[in-house]
Amino acid sequence: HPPTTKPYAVRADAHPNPTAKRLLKLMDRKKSNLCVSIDVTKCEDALEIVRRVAPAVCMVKTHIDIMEDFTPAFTAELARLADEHDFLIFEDRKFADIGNTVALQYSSGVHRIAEWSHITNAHPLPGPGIVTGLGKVGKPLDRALLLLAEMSSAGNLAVGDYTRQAVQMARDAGRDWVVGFIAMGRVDSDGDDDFLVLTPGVGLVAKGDALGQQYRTPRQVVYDSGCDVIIVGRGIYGIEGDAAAVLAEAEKYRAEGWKAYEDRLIQ
Ligand code: 5FU
Repeated sequence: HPPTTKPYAVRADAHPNPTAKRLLKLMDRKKSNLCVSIDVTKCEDALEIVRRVAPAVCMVKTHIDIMEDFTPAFTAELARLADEHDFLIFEDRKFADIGNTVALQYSSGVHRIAEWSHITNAHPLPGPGIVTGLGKVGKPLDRALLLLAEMSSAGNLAVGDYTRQAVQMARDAGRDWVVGFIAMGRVDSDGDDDFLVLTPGVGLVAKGDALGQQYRTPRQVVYDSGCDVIIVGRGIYGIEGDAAAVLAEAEKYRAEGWKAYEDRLIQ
């Protein structure tokens, strides 16, 4: 039985990682497989978007290094909102260095990512040391790691053998730490392990941007490709209109993503 045919709540019960378990449970509770990607550079603008979309999301994704006026008060408020509105925080850091360095980048510096981010991600490019290095910091905090097995951008090199070896690296590390992938489809379908697949490059209207981004619809991603979480950025916060329109747009994506999930369960 591939994970795509099982309800999120059932998958939660069997998951060895506390953060993945929490995510799957709250997805079921909020009927949401939507992660909103907040790519704006002012803390107050970011928080305003988060406050708007909070009821509709299972997760909020950050790029903390783009914030121009970062202070620890920003991540503290983000963490407070996550508790209040029942969502997780995913720092899309895409670590890509040797184990010793990524452990420092994850724990230290200005941003102290491990302190507030429930989930982060890494490129498998440097080899398994990156997974072990991040695990030294994240495992004791019950955090979760994703590996980038594929990307959404045109011409990216994460294909074929690279993708297969990313999946193998996750299997070797164990699902108690590496809980899944950034990928465009069910890259784990050659096994019966239940990884989470989180997928960026999702839009209902635009087909792409001027810099190589490629969009598919929530239905293509969740129903056709069997992914678990849709990641949407500009499709939601980039629309014209007032703040209420942002929640309406998020709600549209939530509904589409959830319908696609329910439909695939009864295939
Ligand atoms: F790993 C990836 C990827 O392959 N494609 C992506 O687009 C990550 N992303 C991120 O998802 C990217 O850094 C943005 O933060 C977000 C997509 O934003 P958009 O506005 O929906 O295009």
